[in-house]
Amino acid sequence: MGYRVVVAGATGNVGREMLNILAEREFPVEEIAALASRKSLGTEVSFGDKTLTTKDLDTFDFTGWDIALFAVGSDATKIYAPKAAAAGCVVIDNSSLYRYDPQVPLIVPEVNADAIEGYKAKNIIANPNCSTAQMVVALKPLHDRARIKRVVVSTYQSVSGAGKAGIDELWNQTKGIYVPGQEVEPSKFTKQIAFNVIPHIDSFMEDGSTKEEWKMVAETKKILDPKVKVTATCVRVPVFVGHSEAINIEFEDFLDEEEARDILREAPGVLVVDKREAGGYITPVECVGDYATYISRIRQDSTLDNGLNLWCVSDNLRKGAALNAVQIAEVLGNRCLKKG
Ligand code: 11C
Repeated sequence: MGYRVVVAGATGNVGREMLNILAEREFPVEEIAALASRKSLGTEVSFGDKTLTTKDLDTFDFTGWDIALFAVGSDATKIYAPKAAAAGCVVIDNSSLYRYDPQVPLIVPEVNADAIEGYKAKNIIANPNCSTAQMVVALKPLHDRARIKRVVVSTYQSVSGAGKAGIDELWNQTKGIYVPGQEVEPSKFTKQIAFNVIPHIDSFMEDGSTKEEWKMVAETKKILDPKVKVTATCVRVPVFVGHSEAINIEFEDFLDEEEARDILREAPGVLVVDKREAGGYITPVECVGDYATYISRIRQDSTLDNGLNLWCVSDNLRKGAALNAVQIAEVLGNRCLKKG
């Protein structure tokens, strides 16, 4: 016996990956429904070797469905997630709408799977921002060993984090640079993204940080430990898929780089690629389509008593979004909604 599963936002980058990953990981599906907004209605999407025709999210009756993976953005989530939850279907939401709600668990299974029981308050579980998810996977095993006091992170985030429009803008602008008359003005991004980097993701906050930077702080505290201090600078780079992060960590206790490497090698969800030679590290193009959070460049920070630096790369559409959502569904199925 399996679950009756809904994917809402099935025609988007993340929704398609949710369907791929449910099929790849052989999630026990009894029946699946792919939902889309009215403008994408009838679009066909793949689920393993099957083809699904999308149904209308607006009129869908969630009664009798077990789990709904939502990848529709905060505005649509606000309308449809409570409707699904009230019908008894547990929502796993990829938007930021519920992440900071104390009655909604924010889960990265490698880090805080036990918090999942909290879903019962609203029948909703939140999936974190992509840049947070990969970072906490890397931090958790190190925190367990040496207690993290402070994290300084700089991100190098791919354009797919901004959806299909972000991917299209990088592609067309790059081509346009070489073809006179076909130049593409910035539209999705605030400045030229081709052959450039932009230190601005999401809206500006009063203190001068951006919402993306704030999310990394607030979400790390909720998922990992409220005592961990985080300061972030989030930067958009001309990469299609895969977010990278340079992470500086200050610990309460001393942690030797060799021990950190051994701990990370054993950690769930992590793959260490750290040869101190040309090419002995991971770059975003190499992580596309993978599940792992890759760690490279692990080294002592000699400016701190107890400090380490590392480089962290993951597929933002997978661990940063769809994979994490499916992993949450797996934990939910195994621990809370047992079938058969
Ligand atoms: C980006 N991290 O790269 C964002 C995308 O809060 O789920 C995901 C935004 C979110 O632009």
